[in-house]
Amino acid sequence: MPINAGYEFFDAEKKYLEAESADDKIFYLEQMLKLSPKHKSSEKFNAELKTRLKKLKEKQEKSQKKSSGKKGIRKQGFQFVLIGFTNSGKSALLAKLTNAQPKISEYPFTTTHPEIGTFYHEGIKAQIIDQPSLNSENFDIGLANNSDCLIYVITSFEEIEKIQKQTPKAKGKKIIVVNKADKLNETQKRKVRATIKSKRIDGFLISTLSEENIPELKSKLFQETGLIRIYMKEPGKPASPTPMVLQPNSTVKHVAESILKGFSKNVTEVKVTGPSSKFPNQKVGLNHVVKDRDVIEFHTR
Ligand SMILES: Nc1nc2c(ncn2[C@@H]2O[C@H](COP(=O)(O)OP(=O)(O)OP(=O)(O)O)[C@@H](O)[C@H]2O)c(=O)[nH]1
Ligand SMILES: [Mg+2]
Repeated sequence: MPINAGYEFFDAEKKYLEAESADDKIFYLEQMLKLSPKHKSSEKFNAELKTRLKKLKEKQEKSQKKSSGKKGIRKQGFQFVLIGFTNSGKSALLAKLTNAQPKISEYPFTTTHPEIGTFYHEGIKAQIIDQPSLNSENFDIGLANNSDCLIYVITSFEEIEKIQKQTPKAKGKKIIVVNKADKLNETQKRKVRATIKSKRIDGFLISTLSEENIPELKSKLFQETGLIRIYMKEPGKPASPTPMVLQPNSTVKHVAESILKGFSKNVTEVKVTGPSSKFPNQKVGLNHVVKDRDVIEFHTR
């Protein structure tokens, strides 16, 4: 363990040690590498981290090759599920938003089993699942019903009602993406955008090919997760650039305890600057509810 590493390093290390999936392990190991001090005495340590990362990535590649085609999905954190009719571009969208490499083709019913991808965005992550299309024998209604948010991938507005009719028990939120914008001319695009606005459809016109509105969709997905990014600050130093990620409605105590179990007992003063504070450096108690992008400074005994 390197000397002079900050809170964030230890937070990433803790999450790395607790991580169950290879994806998560790789994600936190990369964060550890970013956050570990770059001075002479930690060179050996950093080299070890890099070797570990390389091995993990190789192992993951091998297991991805072996496991593609197998069933069984464990819900991890916030889960989005892609839904739509064949050829609407679900798999192409999964490939755009995550590290997954699903089969994409112009033939109908290309996807024959659910495919998982991990969506990383500005320090947070969520699961995105690509499903075989509706009307395919492998379509899994359970996945649609249990997701936190369904992403309808459509190419015409009539599909919305059809999807709703086929998924009456889906409780999660719904986002609608009208795909293949690149096939439309400006007049057609304007019409689609006008319909989205007038029908108050929660979504966008996108294209996985030209990447139109893909960045906007990523921000929207991040907002839907409700996850909160907190930036730690040590007294007298600038805030850390890497956030700590917490569940919606977390308090200062949750932040303290996720740094180190029992840490909140040592806290003598907390200062918050950001969306949850009335003014910069507001002193708050452990029960203060934090908001996304807060900067928090702990004083300890
Ligand atoms: N022009 C255009 N083609 C697209 C776009 N997105 C996907 N496609 C094409 O549409 C076809 C179907 O894409 P897939 O991603 O396989 O569609 P899917 O919804 O996963 O289809 P199934 O697995 O059969 O349910 C492929 O030929 C893609 O290259 C897009 O934004 N623009
Ligand atoms: Mg597919």
